[in-house]
Amino acid sequence: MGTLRKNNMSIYKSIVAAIFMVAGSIGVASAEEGDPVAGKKVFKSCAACHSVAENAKNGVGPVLRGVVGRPAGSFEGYKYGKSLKAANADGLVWDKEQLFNWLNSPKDFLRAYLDDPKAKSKMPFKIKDEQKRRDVIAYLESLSPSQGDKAEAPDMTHGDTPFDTSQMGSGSNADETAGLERVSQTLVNPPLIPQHDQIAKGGPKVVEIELVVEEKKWVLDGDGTEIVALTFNGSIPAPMIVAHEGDYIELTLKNPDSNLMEHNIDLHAATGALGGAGITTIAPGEQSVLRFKATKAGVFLYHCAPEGSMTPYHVTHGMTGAIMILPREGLKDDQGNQLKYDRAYYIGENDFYVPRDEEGNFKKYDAAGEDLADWIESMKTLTPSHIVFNGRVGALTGEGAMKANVGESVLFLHVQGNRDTRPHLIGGHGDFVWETGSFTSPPMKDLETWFVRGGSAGAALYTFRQPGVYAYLNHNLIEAVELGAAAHVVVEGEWNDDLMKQVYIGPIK
Ligand code: HEC
Ligand SMILES: [Cu+2]
Repeated sequence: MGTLRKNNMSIYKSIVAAIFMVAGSIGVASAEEGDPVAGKKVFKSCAACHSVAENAKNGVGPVLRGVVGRPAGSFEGYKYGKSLKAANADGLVWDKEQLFNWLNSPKDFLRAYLDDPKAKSKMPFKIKDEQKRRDVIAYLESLSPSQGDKAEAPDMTHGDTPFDTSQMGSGSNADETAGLERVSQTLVNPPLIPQHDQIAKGGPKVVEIELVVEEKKWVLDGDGTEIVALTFNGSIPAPMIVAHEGDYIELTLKNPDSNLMEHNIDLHAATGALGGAGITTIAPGEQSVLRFKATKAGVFLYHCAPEGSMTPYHVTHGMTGAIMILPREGLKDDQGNQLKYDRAYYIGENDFYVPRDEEGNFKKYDAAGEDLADWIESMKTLTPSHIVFNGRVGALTGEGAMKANVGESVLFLHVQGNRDTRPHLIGGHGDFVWETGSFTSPPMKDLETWFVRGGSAGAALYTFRQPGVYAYLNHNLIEAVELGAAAHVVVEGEWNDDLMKQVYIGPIK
């Protein structure tokens, strides 16, 4: 098969050569040579994942200094994907032409080279423009090879941590969940949460969940500011999952072939393997199934956590959600009395860092990952362009407003994957607040504003006593009013004069 492959490659090469000869005769032959100076600029879009510094260390992708003329998949210490390793074993050495084709589409390049329609690349990036490809290759060629630096440890952020699955009992035949009832949970769009029992019925169950990653265009505000969002199940925030302490969650994560990037899931409710991120990373076209036991009661963040800069990148593109693990006997106050809710609403707060052009206008991109270099620069300013509830400015106002009636108890679940926030219900309170999200700690009582730490979720229970339109917002009022972190709750019922009355309004008497 190896020789067949090489024959294919040489036929391919002669076709490419023929095309260039034709192109040459119409006068664009000079375009075949890249310009290293222009290529240095192009490399900015690679730099989010690759380094070319002297003694560079691997990032999301391998060090590229000296890549021209180097065997493919060979830079020391980098964990290459299976297909690139196969190409290495087959003797692939990067020359300019192969890099040219690789950059057009790493996946298609590997499929053609390995003659394997299932081959995959971990590199979620491509350049369509031929001149840019030639330029960046010329730039890479102009750099002398790197020695690497084995002394330097990799960043210890989520996905960079080498996760050793050899310690896992995945080979064991014992099924911890044998004999348990299995239920499949139907996920719903936020701000609603799945149907569930507040007090568990029967023994622990296996709760089956399916999340499908969707990379899609997403409008953030009324001005049409658009990003290519990364989502679980197409919503921002990702759907709420609900189970009880002691249940097992069996989560199927799918990354359809139409996506461009790798994804995974880190659930703060789970124990081990980076919250699941260590054993769920999947390329487009793959799925992974994670099962974990819900041992802690509370409401928790879950999010995508690929590698290095990709973690904040995915999180700030919408990949955050929440999972509520209720105590089996339901919620209790600080005295141990039962607490119940008539409704629950789920507010996901997200900060976005949409890059701007020279004129200060928001830039638009066509495909997932295309904004990577710009976005990383923009997010490093720690200055969000948008801070919104449920994915866009105004998602939970007007038609989207939350509803309740006087006398009803409403549980507000609030998640923020990245930044601190301070929910406040204008004209109401938090009667019972599990600020840190933990249901095993007693709730605080009668709060005006509560604090939800970035990287967590919190819960607040309030019984409405007056009708009206309430604003539920992040009480950094600049973030609420100027950037979007505000919602409405429309409450119907009888006004209570005893609680509040307009005694007089008019000219000064
Ligand atoms: C979003 C991250 C990302 C971006 C952006 C990116 N790459 Fe990559 N690149 C990777 C990953 C991950 C791999 C490893 C692929 C594998 O193992 O399948 C890789 C591998 C490569 C390889 C193979 C290296 C080797 O040692 O075999 C080359 C060449 C390469 N990238 C060039 C580029 C260039 C040039 C750019 C910019 C035009 C770029 N990449 C942009 C993530 C990225
Ligand atoms: Cu992701």
